[in-house]
Amino acid sequence: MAVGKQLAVRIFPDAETDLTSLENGTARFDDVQYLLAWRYPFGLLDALPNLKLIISAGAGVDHVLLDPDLPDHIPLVRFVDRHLTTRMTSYVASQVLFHTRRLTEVLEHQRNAQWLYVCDPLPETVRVGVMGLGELGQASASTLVSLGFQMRGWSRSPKTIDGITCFSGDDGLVPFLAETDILVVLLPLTPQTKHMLNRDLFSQLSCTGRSAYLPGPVLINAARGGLQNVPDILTSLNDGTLYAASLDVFENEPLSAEHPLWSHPRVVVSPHIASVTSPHRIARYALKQISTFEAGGTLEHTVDRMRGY
Ligand code: NDP
Ligand code: OXD
Repeated sequence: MAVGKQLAVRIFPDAETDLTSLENGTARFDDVQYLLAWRYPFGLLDALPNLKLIISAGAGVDHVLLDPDLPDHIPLVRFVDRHLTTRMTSYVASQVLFHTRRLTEVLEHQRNAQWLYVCDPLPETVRVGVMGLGELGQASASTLVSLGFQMRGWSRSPKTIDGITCFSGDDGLVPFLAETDILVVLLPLTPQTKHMLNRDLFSQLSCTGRSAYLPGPVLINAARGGLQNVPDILTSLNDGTLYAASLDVFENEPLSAEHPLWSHPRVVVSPHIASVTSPHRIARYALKQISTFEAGGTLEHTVDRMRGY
């Protein structure tokens, strides 16, 4: 997500003060009632005694929920937006198509000036499993249905969704993985999901994904780096447990320049850009939430702190 610290907007009662005026001392921390922020520095909330509402500039709120100063009584809303969803569906579709068309191999052949055929599977023979059937997971799965892929999905609570075979909860995980050739991850990072993308999980992915047309299972993580165990991903790629991966997120961002993932021939690394928050959309969204709050209405997309998302 690209709304960095320099673009984060703090909205004040007069709606004119921004981070710059806070930093140069022309505004006071006590004035702040509403905070619109993305990965703000811990300690900030302690300096805002009159805060009434926190609006996350991202869909994921794992960072906010880890803040030791987060007061219990202040509502937290997350960003849900049509453009954010469209960007994510296009990222997911692009990566699924990239790997099913085996473009890592095609590009490698191009670099070597080799005129070599690479067979690709028909979408209807490939099963794509989406972990997380929320705003972004459901929309991405629906787009893949329209591209002809066989869709599977996994969520915490049971669901019935047209065109998607749904699994849920701990009991549903093993059968879901057994029917998944390409794993798309759109889960929130919570204590339950942390580091769940590990070797044990990869080894349960479908074996029918291994054919001359799709040599093995593929991992696409567009959610959070904290969900994945990177050494396990590398081992699994190197011994064929995974054929390829697209990773948009990392536990430590930016990914260090010497990290082996950058140069792995079957890995697509992107700098947390699967779906970028647009400044004008988040500003409009924040103002709408604040107006609702001021009018005593019900906020949208309030985070359930017990669930962690
Ligand atoms: P939602 O809250 O709408 O959906 C979360 C989904 O995950 C739900 O289906 C939920 O199940 C499921 N889930 C949560 N915990 C578990 C669990 N323990 N077991 C099984 N399923 C679980 O989130 P969004 O779709 O809006 O966003 C998903 C994530 O994508 C965000 O949290 C963020 O981290 C990431 N993101 C990344 C971006 C990027 O640029 N890379 C951009 C935007 C978001 P249930 O339906 O039962 O509640
Ligand atoms: C988000 C993100 O959570 O961009 O919105 O990662």
